[in-house]
Amino acid sequence: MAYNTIIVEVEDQIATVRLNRPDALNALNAELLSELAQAVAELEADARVRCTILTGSEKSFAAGADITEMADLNFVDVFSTDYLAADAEAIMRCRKPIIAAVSGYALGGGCELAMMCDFILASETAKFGQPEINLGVVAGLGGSQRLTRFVGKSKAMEMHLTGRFMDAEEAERSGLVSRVVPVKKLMEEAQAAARKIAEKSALATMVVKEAVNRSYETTLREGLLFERRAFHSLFATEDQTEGMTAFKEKREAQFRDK
Ligand code: CO8
Repeated sequence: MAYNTIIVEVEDQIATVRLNRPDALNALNAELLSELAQAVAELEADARVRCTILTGSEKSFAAGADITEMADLNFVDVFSTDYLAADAEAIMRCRKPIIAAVSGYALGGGCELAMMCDFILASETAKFGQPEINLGVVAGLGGSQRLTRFVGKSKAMEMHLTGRFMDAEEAERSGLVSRVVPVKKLMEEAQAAARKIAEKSALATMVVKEAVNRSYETTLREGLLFERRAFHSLFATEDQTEGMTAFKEKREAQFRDK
């Protein structure tokens, strides 16, 4: 399917979704979020796809929600349409893994979009920030909640209150990103990680997502119980038998998602 604001490619079980509004540093407008939601739903249903990489350009992953579009909206406009949020939630509903490959600016809604993905791989040029305060507003796609959980209150509060950007090195040190790689190697590294994920049992990867995400939403006791039951439940799959048999036979497992 052709889109105006994103480019979607599928190759060897890996989908790449590239945000593509270069004139606006990939600012997120309603059309882009709607197309992204549609693409994610299609990739979720596409049996060829086992992992998705969400990326932008070298200069900008996404410089936030589109300020030009937002400037003329009023409360009723944003409230009645659940502006951007309803579509952004498609990322969170996706059960297949999504890696954010971030180079350049990931600001405001761009930082929030990256944080909705399962993990963030950053290039050395990545800059993260929640500068909504400079516009007289606050984060609206999870920045006040996710950034705080990822990097802690002090750093999150400073970033939200002052609007300062965090560079890639600080983002890695703070736990916001999984790794920092050279800018020219970002997609190669993201693809290598995606290929590794694609080799696994898709049943197990879905359960990993459920279990890790649960840790942000529940108590330790409930989370531990959820994890244990999730572990137990995978013993109902052929992939568990195959994975453990392959280990004993000293060969690569051939998972069949069954
Ligand atoms: N929206 C619209 N256009 C943008 C945006 C944006 N967020 N960011 C950049 N652009 C445009 C610029 O207007 C410019 O366009 P033009 O060439 O037509 O003038 C073009 O992109 C290039 O930008 P700059 O010339 O400014 O490039 P610089 O390299 O000088 O600066 C910056 C790059 C620092 C990224 C700068 O562009 C900037 O500060 N951008 C705004 C960043 C920002 O404030 N982001 C937060 C937006 S608010 C938000 O994300 C809220 C999300 C919550 C939504 C809630 C829904 C429920």
